[in-house]
Amino acid sequence: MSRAATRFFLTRSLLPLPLAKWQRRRGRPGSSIFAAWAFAMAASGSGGGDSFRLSAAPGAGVLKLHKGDITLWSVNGTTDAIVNAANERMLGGGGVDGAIHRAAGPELVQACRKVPEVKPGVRCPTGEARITPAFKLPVSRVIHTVGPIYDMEKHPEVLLKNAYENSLKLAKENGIQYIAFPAISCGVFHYPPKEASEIAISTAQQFSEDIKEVHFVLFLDDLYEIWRETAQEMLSQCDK
Ligand code: AR6
Repeated sequence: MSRAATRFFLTRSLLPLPLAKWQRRRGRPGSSIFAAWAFAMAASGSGGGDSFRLSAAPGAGVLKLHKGDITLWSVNGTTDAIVNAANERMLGGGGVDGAIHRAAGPELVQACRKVPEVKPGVRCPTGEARITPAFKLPVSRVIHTVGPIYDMEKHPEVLLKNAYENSLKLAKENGIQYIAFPAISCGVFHYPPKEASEIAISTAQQFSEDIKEVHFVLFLDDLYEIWRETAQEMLSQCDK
């Protein structure tokens, strides 16, 4: 099992409350008790997921799929980042954006306020990405991107691809080796998940030589199954 697979990964519903509080206050992952427990959970299947090579080239990066809450994901707290499905103002919102801001603490919105506006009320135009520290989250950085509202755009597929591509470029420029995405635009922005999964995975493939592991953390079971089906269709030949 890879190092990343031994890391903590659970939905909150599987996590007893006192341990969740302890885990959230502990700062960075790394205690031996924590590592042992995380390993046991991952090995038992509770924290597992599906894993695929992103290309057939030797040393190519890996794609990993998980069910759960992205705010609990981490690899090492130094070269890892989670991606936020934000809005153009970058000052928080609902869905995964709200969860990330709650878990990171109020310093995150303060850091977001410092990101310069490119026009009034817009810090991150749709399809672009910005990076901040992660504060109380167990990863080193948060990459904020804005996916398209599916019904509002003429070419939502271009903007969704840009959101993934610009997040991965920013990760690469900042020495991030492990990155986790939610299903950008698949919540209140109503992007059809099958099409979104094809864009997400094909864009991750472009970075197979730049990023060690690209993770997708899917909150909903049906999205997890869609991402798994797409990964099997697009990547199973890479393992041969
Ligand atoms: N971990 C992983 N995935 C999650 C989590 C979580 N904790 N919580 C929700 N999801 P959405 P969008 C999933 O609506 O469609 C915000 O208000 C969720 O089930 O969060 O890009 C922003 O401020 C869904 O599959 O993002 C924007 O205004 C996926 O994350 C707007 O929503 C994305 O759902 C962005 O809309």
